[in-house]
Amino acid sequence: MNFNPRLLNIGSEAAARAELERLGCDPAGVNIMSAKAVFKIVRLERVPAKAANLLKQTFLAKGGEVALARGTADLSVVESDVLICATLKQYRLALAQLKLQPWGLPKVAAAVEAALAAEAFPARRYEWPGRELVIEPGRTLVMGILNVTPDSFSDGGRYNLLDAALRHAEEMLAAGADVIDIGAESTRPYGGAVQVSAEEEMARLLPVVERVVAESPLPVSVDTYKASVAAEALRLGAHMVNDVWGLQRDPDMAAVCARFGAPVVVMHNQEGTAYEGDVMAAVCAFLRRSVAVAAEAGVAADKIIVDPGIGFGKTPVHNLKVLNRLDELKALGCPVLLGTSRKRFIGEALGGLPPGDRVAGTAATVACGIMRGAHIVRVHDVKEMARVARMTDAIMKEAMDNG
Ligand code: HH2
Repeated sequence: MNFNPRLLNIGSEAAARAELERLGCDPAGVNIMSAKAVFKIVRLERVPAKAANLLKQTFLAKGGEVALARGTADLSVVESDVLICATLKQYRLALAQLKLQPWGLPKVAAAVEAALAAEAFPARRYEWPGRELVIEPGRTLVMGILNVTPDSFSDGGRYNLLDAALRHAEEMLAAGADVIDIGAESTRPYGGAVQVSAEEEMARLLPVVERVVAESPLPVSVDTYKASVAAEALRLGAHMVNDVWGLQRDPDMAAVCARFGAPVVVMHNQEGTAYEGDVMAAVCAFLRRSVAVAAEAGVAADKIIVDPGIGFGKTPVHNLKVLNRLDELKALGCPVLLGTSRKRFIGEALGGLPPGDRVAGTAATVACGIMRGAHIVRVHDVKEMARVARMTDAIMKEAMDNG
């Protein structure tokens, strides 16, 4: 008799309930134990030392743990990052108590509570006359890339003619795309892109946007960080904005998105690849700023989609790390878009393959990204990646249906 031991991965209370029920637990027991079977670690930054000490005491009293920087206990540091390690049950008990305490603890409790609540699936339904985009559990959306740049790194400028662009949009629809992303300035994540003026970008982009909006049934997103370009494209009927500078490059961009009520993808980006600390902490902090900029300008919270910006201001190792830890973005409570398609880090991981040979590598990143919480994948190879998405969805859905 070896008891057949296994380590289970239980990430939610619903999954815990299912496992307890399979075990034949009494229904009352299921209610009591489900919150004890889910363990979560929450990381907070720069908590004032006094509050951090009380946080530790409170969680310890409930059987949890809080790790702090050395020096917090004797107040020789002013503040500390903290790592809370507890079951959902312990969170509930400790948070209820923290809300009644001094030294800013109710604020700390609210931040932790918001991060835990944000793990819920961010369902969204964007509707326009004749088209819609629905983000729902079990179905990852595919954003097909339509580049109208002469210097685009992977399409090589093949689709910069109006008719060719339209044909490409039709092919992507037939191949399973849910939304078309049209860009006219190569952002070329690894440098070397030719910057174009707003006028030049509009001259390339707008005729294609107008034609695709008129003839394709899919929603159209415009890949631009310039407010004037976005405004003109939206006026011509584009449905969404994809800003690779997360509303933080052009100060008018958020107001344009708000004025048109357009959903907007805010992507993390920075000049250079140097980070003071953890790359994922920086990505999350940047995206929180983007969400705040959007809110201040009047963009509805449910119109924001976040994107970690694979390949932008990141080394190949950063890209792998971000992909591995994509689920940390859940704490923002927004749908997540992932753009790995044919990027250089894939070519490098596979021994130096050129963009056209990165399809299988892209497939691995898409499957992994979906399993780590991506809701939309931005890809060149729509037919192949739609299949990868459907297959990964099927695997994920089985887990959802059966706990
Ligand atoms: N990547 C590129 C361009 N736009 N937008 C979002 N939201 N996320 C991305 O990862 C992203 C993006 C770069 O890829 P590509 O469009 O293929 O190249 P380019 O437009 O530079 O030719």
